[in-house]
Parts: sequence; C-alpha cells; structure tokens
Amino acid sequence: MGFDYKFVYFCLGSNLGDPVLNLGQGLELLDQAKFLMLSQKSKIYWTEPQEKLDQPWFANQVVKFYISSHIKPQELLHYVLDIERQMGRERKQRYGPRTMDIDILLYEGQTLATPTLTIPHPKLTKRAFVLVPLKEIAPDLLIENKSIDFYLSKLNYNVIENKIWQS
Ligand code: PH2
Ligand code: MG
Ligand code: MG
Repeated sequence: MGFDYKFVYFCLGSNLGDPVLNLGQGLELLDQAKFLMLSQKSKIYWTEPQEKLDQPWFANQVVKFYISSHIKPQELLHYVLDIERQMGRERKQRYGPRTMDIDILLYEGQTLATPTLTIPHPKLTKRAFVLVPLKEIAPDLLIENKSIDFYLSKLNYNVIENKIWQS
C-alpha cells in the first residue's frame, strides 16, 4: 500500500492578542500533524472585518498542505477545532473576535455539506480576504470550474500592499 496525498487549503485568521504571532503558532500546530505536510503559504494580509464590522482588523493567511488521503474531512475538522481550543479560542459571538480561526477552504476531490462542515467553504468565493491570498499561492486554481479572478470580479474590494478592504 502506497501513500496517497491530496491538497487541502486553509484560511487562518486572528484579531485578538498578537495576530501575527498567533498565525505562526497555528501554522506550526497544523504542520505538527503527522498527516499534514506544509506546501505553500501566502503572506499575511491585514483585512477589514466582514459580517461583524465593529471589531479589530484581522490578520489572514491562506496555506496549502498535503494531507494523507485516509484522513476524512470530519477528522480534519476535529483536529483544527482542537488547535483553536488549544490557542484559547472562545466562541462567544458568531463572527466575533478570535485568537485563532482555521477554516478548511478546499479539500481535493471532496465536496461535502453537513451541519458542521461544508466543502468548499460556503463563503470562500465571497471573501476578498480569502481569495486574494489564495490567488497569490494558487493563481491557476479553479473553484467549481471558475477562476479566482471570476469570483473577485464580482466583489467590491481594494488591495493596497498587504491590506484588504471590502464593502
Ligand atoms: N472571519 C470571520 C468574520 N469576519 N473578517 C475578516 N476580515 N477576516 C476573517 O478571518 C473573518 C472576518 C468569521 O470567521
Ligand atoms: Mg472563519
Ligand atoms: Mg472557523
């Protein structure tokens, strides 16, 4: 039996404590999993809060890993939720401030819609803070057969250096 790897993309986000330090720690904890291997990471962007507007700006980063394909999406979700808990995440308010958020964006060959996990991530194509860093590391990636630029062209957003605004 050989090893079979698929790609998985995550979006990391933090807007409490030291967000840049938190992203580094989240990335390290992901990479410590025996079934995950870091492939690429975008730079860190400072992004205007979405959905809940009255909170600090976020640091966001998109990262690509290879994953042993015997790990099911739900197992991966438990693993990332565990990292969020280890890093002191408290779920007080939906969309509210957090030390660490790790969202599974895409898992190669998997589409899934359950109450706890949807792949591709349901908001992936609506969020410049995800699409811009994703495009940086995967310019040719197709999401449901459409380019990242296709989705970006539908959004009202601005990028200056490493800052992203969206209205
Ligand atoms: N995450 C949210 C809600 N709003 N806004 C930005 N800019 N970045 C995020 O990561 C983010 C958000 C819920 O997870
Ligand atoms: Mg999120
Ligand atoms: Mg999340």
